[in-house]
Amino acid sequence: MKKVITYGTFDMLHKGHINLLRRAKELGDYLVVGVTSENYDRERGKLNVHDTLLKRIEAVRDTGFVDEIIVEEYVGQKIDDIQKYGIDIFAIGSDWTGKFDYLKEYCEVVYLPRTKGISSTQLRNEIQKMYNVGIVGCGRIANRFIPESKFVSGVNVSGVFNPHINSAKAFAERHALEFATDSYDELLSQVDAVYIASPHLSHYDYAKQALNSGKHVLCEKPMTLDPALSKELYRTAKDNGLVIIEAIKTAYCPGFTHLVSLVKSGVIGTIKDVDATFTKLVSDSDMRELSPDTAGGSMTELASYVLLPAIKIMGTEYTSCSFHPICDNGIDIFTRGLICYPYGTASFKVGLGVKSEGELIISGTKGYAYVPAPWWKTDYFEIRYENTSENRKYYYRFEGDGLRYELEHFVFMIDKKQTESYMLPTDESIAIAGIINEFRKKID
Ligand code: C2G
Repeated sequence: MKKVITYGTFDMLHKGHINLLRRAKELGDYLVVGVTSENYDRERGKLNVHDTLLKRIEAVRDTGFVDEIIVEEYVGQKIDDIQKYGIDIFAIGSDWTGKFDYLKEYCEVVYLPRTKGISSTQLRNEIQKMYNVGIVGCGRIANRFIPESKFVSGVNVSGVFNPHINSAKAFAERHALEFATDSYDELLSQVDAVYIASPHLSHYDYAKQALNSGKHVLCEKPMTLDPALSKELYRTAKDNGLVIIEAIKTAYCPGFTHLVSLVKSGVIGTIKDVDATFTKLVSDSDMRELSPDTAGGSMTELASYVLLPAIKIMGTEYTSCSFHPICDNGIDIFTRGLICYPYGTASFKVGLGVKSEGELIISGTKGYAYVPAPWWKTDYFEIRYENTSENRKYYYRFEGDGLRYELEHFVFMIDKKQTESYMLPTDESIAIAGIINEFRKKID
């Protein structure tokens, strides 16, 4: 019996896929199809798959050409499958010509003609609603956001608002946006959603006005510096069926989300401590980050990152917080903090004027997770034990600047009409604002 194998995402199954599966089946007597898992597709940079794995499997099965379906979960699996299932022929569309020649060591490799004029991308674009997004602010993060947005389907960054019209115009020109304005009302009248990337203290007003105008909001961190204000924004959004999420990029990236689920599932026992450090030296004293007038300082600038694993893993119900800041010119250039819980602790260091090792360590009763710097762009971590032979290493993709992940989640929530994020729930975002607020009250 001649066994054939082929692989694919098979998203929104179409004529091209059906032709491919028919031709693959005709090559032998038994056809095995590997359908990519959601994680694997994310890892290989396919962020916009429309159908769930189950739906894709059912669609492949319903073609009637397939004898066995397996799930493709990791790079290198093809070699394992070919040997495991005793495969004679590996078949794939001609868009991959040459790419799988390395499999010739294990079986025959056949590139089948690709059906012209049809693709999942085209079908996704046809059904994907396009959201016009307006940017508020023209700073460094706003500049990084635009190239990232190109990787997310359903998003068109159409315009920019800045109270200084010349900055807005220069930004729009640099990024070939449709319009620039110094009127926030005008921006809101032309878009479906805003990305707020203005200085911290302006976030709340811009977000509130956007929500009151029926627009979704992706707001840079810290969304606000006061938990009551964050709570109010989330409430307003929910009452109006709108999405607002805080853009702490780490919360939405695949490596970090897997790390959190893994440690919470008990692989390092009961978690007793989370320790995170993030320092970023800023030397130009004119920078917003170093000015007390714009709520600068290490905590307001960087605490959203280090508090994220603390709150996600240890929870929002802490009993007390203490802070040990080193201040200079009215801001904390470094702060060490301790958050106490009934059964554990979380500690952190943040610094704009002091440099340290940016690592994250999650300690449990059976072992610990170690994430080296820069842990906030999680692409690698280790689970370590007393018996080092049990240690395991995990690798992930972290594409570009990583802003595409939060944007992808934002669009997903708008599409699915979800007002509560499962990746950064409102109570976690509010708790982070609460700790930053406690710090600000204490050092005042
Ligand atoms: N295909 C085709 N004609 C089209 C579109 C796709 O013949 N018009 C083929 C592709 O060449 C591939 C299969 O259909 O052989 C599945 O395509 P996708 O769902 O796009 O999956 P892909 O990303 O190509 O997965 O491990 C995964 C594989 O390496 C490839």
